[in-house]
Amino acid sequence: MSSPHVPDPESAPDPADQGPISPAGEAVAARSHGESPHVPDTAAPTSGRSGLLRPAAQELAGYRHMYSGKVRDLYAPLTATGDVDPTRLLLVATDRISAYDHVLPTSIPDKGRVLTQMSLWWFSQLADLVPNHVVSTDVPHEVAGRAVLVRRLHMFPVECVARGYLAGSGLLEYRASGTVCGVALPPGLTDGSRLETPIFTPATKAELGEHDENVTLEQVADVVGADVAEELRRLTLAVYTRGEQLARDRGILLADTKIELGRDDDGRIVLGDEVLTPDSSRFWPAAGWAPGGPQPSYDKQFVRDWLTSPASGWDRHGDAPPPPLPEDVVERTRAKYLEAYETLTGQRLR
Ligand code: PZK
Repeated sequence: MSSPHVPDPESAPDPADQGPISPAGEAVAARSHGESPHVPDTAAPTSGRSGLLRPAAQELAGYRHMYSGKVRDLYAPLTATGDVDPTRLLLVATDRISAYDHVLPTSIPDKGRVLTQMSLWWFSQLADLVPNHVVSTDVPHEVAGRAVLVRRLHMFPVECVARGYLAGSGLLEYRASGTVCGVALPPGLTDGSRLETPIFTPATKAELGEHDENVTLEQVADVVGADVAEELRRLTLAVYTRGEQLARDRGILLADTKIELGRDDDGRIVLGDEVLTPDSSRFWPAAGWAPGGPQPSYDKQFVRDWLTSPASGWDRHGDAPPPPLPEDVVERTRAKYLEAYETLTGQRLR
């Protein structure tokens, strides 16, 4: 997988994988969650960073398309009078998959449903720790099972990350300074090491297309105030700790996770976005955990292995877009997503 000096380039929370892009697929400033999305859906399709035309997001009657991330789309519902309902958003998970900072030209069937249903399951598991933004799963038939109607929140301009294992940007910062986001760690840790205690490692959105930038708790406090910063830390660690324990009991290591928190109109801090999915967290098979090098990804390893093998003919450091995935790689990857869902929840995907 990754070369040793580059952070694992597509496992969240490090990559700029979820940042909004324009309706046409062109990168657009993420506006760092400080306000609600408002970019109009007017641009024509253009080349994305891969150089491929990315199709405009699906039209949904009764909704206005607002953003597309690499693998998700964001809509606003319209009221009976045709205006945007300012209180709601529709989050749609597509079957798109990214690897090595590219959206692949091949989708993984059921990935959007798996991630949506997994996130919903986690929201209910976490409901005693933090309220969430979910309103309804009654969504247009085109996106059934892979979309959620949510309350629009005032998002904090901070990526709330918790880490229980060292990888990605956390590993890089540790190697350079012995700290991660200003938190001192003991000497002797290596790629994949388990941390004695999980740590809060917040990040802020860098420029568009760039990866998030690790910051200290103090820097978060400068933006949101010390009390709120401490509350974001507490909630992030509570979510991670609950998720990590449950997943570990089921043979899945949750190395880290990124959550997004916002405030509702009553001033309550609410958990938004998707939660504890393989796109927002590093999932590792517990059985394969071996600190000292990059850990295999639970969900994307077949994709990475094929893309970096001679069979793909692709250079991940070059300018060319990635090639289509072979059918067996698609099917084995689909099976991993389904397996993750079923292993964690104990339920079949319906
Ligand atoms: C919000 N995103 C990320 C998600 C994308 C981008 N409840 C909320 N209230 C206000 N804003 C957001 C949310 C949520 N969740 C989430 N950006 C803004 C995102 C899906 C697709 F393109």
